[in-house]
Amino acid sequence: MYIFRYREGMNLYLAALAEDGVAYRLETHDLMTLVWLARETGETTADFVRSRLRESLRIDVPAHSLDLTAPLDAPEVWAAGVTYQRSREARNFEAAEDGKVTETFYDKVYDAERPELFMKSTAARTVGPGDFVCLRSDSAWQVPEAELGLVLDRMGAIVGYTVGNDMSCRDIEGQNPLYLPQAKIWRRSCAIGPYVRLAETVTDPYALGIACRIYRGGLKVVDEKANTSQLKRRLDELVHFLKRDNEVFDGTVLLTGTCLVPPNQFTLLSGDRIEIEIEGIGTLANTAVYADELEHELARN
Ligand code: DO4
Ligand code: MG
Repeated sequence: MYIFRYREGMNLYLAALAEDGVAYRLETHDLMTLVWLARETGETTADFVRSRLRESLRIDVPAHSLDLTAPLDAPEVWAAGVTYQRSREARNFEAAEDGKVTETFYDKVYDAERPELFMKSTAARTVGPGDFVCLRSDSAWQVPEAELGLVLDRMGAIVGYTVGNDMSCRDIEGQNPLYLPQAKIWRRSCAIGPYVRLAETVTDPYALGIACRIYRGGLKVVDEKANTSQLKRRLDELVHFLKRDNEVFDGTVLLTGTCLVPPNQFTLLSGDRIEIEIEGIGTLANTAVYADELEHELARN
């Protein structure tokens, strides 16, 4: 069972994509309200939605053909880093001085008890499917990071899973790790969606194929695949550290780190189309534009 949002005219609707592939418009307008309403009845969110589908408006077109938006306004998006061997290798490569890859703090954090967690985005900087993601004008080495996203409630319980893109500047982070916030956070540097698959309907989040494809002028220039089975940490371990002495807000998204990095010579360019697919969770597609061209591009579309 998937929950998503779509725009129709001036309205934004919450909807469910049921097991039979049919989408239904829901009475409730946001995911976290739905989750708490379900809890009041003692049902799981999926059962709560299922038992009300007959009274819900059936949407007679496929969900993917609707004007889909981010599935929720996540008040904060956090991200975990160096949770896969592939990410560890890529970070070591970008931090290498004079091409010499040595042991770094990335190796240490990969094995440490405490994971790397960082603030990735706020609601205003996070976009949904089909929206533009932005490139920084002061970076010459930018990549998308395909990540499984956990949607959390205010107690830190995993309510569902979504697809996330942790846009990153490899040159800025490689220059100095203290530049991490600038390598990670800027206008539209994070995308999530299009669906939240309710946690109770996912059998094994450690067995999901992840793919990242990038198209330039219609040609596929990146095609990478991996699997969440390669994750070094447990999901509840990441959530545990996020919650420690912290306030977690309803609808917070925690990205769980990337297992896919494009080849080292690759950088994103304006106009590139990024597709991130997580098996059983969804496909998130966005086009990249330079932040200083955004207004122009928005006016053209
Ligand atoms: O250490 C910097 C960021 C790592 C990251 O974003 C990832 O591993 O996904
Ligand atoms: Mg990342």
